[in-house]
Amino acid sequence: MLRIVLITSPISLEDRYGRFSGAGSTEPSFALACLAAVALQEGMDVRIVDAAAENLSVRQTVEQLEDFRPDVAGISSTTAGIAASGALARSLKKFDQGIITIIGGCHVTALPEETLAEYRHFDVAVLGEGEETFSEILKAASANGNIPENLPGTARRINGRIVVNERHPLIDNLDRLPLPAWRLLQGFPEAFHPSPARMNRYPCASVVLSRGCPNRCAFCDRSVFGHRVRSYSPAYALNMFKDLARQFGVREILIEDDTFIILHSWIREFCERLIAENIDVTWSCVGRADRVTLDILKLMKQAGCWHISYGIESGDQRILDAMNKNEDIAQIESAVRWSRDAGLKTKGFFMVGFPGETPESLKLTKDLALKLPLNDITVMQLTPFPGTALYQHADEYGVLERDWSKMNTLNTVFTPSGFTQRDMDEARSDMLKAFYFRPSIVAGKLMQAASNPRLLRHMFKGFMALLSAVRSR
Ligand code: B12
Ligand code: SF4
Repeated sequence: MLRIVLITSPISLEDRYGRFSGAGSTEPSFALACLAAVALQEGMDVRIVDAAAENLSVRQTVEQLEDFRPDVAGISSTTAGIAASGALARSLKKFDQGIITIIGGCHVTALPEETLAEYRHFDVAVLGEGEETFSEILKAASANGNIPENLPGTARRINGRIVVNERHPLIDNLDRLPLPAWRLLQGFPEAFHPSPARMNRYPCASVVLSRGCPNRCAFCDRSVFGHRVRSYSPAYALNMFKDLARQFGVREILIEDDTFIILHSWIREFCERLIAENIDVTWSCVGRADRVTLDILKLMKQAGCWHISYGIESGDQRILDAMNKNEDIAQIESAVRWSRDAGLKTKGFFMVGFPGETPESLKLTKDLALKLPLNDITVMQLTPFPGTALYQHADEYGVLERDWSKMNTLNTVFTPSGFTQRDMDEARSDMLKAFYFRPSIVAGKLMQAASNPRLLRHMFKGFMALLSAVRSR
C-alpha cells in the first residue's frame, strides 16, 4: 500500500487576497477531496494537507509530513500558487529524494512544457481532469514503482526532454466517481470560513456539481474541463448534499460551478428532489444572467438557495462584446432584479482593465454596480491567465507583468494602454468605496450580522479589510 499525500499550494492568505487577506476567507478543496476518494478506492493510505486553507508555509507543510513519509505527493495549483508549489516540490525532494511529485490543476494544464521546465522538482504533470489519470498513476506506481512514459493525461521529463502526452478522455458519467473524501480534510467542516458574503449558516462546504462551460469569454481559462458540460445526476448531487448534512453536520453549501444554471431540466429536478427530501441545508451558487428566469429563481429559493452571484464584468456593452461575454446589459438588469424578487441575495463580479477600457467605460461599470439592487460586489483586475485567449495577445493591448505569484485577480498585473497601474488600482478602490459606503448597504450588513451573531466576527474582519484596502491605495 502506497502512502499518498495530496496538497494545495502553500500560498499565504496575503498572496491570495492581498490587502483583503484580513477577511481570511477559506474553503475546503473539493478537487483534493475528489482525488483522495479515488486514491482510497485504489487501496492507498491517503492524507490531505490543505496548505492554502490552513495558511501553511512550505516549511510547515513539509513538517506535517515528517511522520507520514509519503511515497507520492500530489500538489494542486492555480497560477498564483505555482511558484510556491515548485518550492514545495523542491523541499519535499530535499526531505526525501524518493518521493514522486505530481503537479495538477489549471496552471500546469495550460502551460505543461513551461511549468516542467521552470520547476524541475515536479516529476509528473497531470493535465486536465485528474481522477482517472491519477488512479492509473497509482495503479502503475504500486505495481512496479514506475509511471508509464506515454500515459495519456500526463507530461514528463524524459532524458532531459519534456514530453506532453495526449489528453485523457473526459469522464462520461461523473456518477461513477466516489463521493469526495471530506473526512480527510483536517478540521472539516468547522475549520473553513468562506467569504462572509456567501456565508449564511455554519458550518459550510463547497462543491462543484458540473464541469465545463459552453461559453468562451476571452478572459476565462477553460483548459481543464473545456466547453462540453457534464454534471453529476441530480440524484447524485442530492446524495452529496445528504452526505455533507448527515455525516458532517454541514448546514451551508457553496455550489462553486462556473455556471450552475445551464440546463433548466437539471435544475428543476435537483430542486424538486431537495424540496422533497427536506434536508436542513441552505446554499448559494453562481449563475449567468442569460440563463435565469424568475420561475427558476423562485424554485431555487424554495429549495434552500439564498444567494446567487453573477459575473457581470462591465457596464459598457462595447467591453462585454469585446470580452465575448455574449450577454447584454438588459439581461443583467433583469437577472439581478428577478433574483431580488425571488427573495435571493445577490453579488456581482466586476472586472476592470479589459483591453479597450476607457474612463467612460469605467464610469459605466461603476454606475451599473450602483444602479443594480446588488447586496455585494467583487471588483477584480483583469488578469490574462495562461490558457485564455487574452494571454497570447495581452502585449498588443497593454503591459502584462508575467509574475505568476501576483496573478490573484487583486493585483494589477495587466495595465491596458492609456492607463497607469495606479489608475487601475484607483478604479477598483473607487468602485468598492462607492458601492459599500452607502447607508442602504451598511444597514443591510448590520441586519445580516444581527440575524446571525456567529457571522459578526467574520463580517467585522471583512469590513476592516475593505477599509484598509480602500485607504492604502
Ligand atoms: C472553488 C474555487 C475556488 C475556491 C477553492 C476551494 C475549493 N472549494 O476548491 C476558493 C474560493 C478558495 C478559490 C480561490 C482562488 N481561486 Co479559484 N476557483 C474555484 C473554482 C470555481 C472551482 C474549483 C474546483 O473545485 N473545481 C472542480 C475540481 C474538480 O476541478 P479542479 O480544481 O480543476 O481539479 C481537477 C483537475 O484540475 C485535476 N487536478 C487539480 N489538482 C490536481 C492535483 C493532482 C495531484 C492531480 C493528479 C490532479 C489535479 O484533477 C481535478 C479533478 O478532476 C475554479 C474554476 C473551476 N471551474 O475549476 C476557480 C479557479 C481555479 N480559481 C481561480 C482563481 C484566480 C483563484 C484565486 C487566485 C482568486 C482569489 N484571489 O481568491 C484564489 C487562489 C486559490 C489558490 N489556493 O491558489 C482561477 C484560476 C486561474 C488560474 N490560472 O490561476 C479559476 C480557474 C477560475 C477562473 N476561471 O478564473 N477558488
Ligand atoms: S467566465 Fe463564466 S461564462 Fe464565461 S467562459 Fe468562463 S465560466 Fe463560462
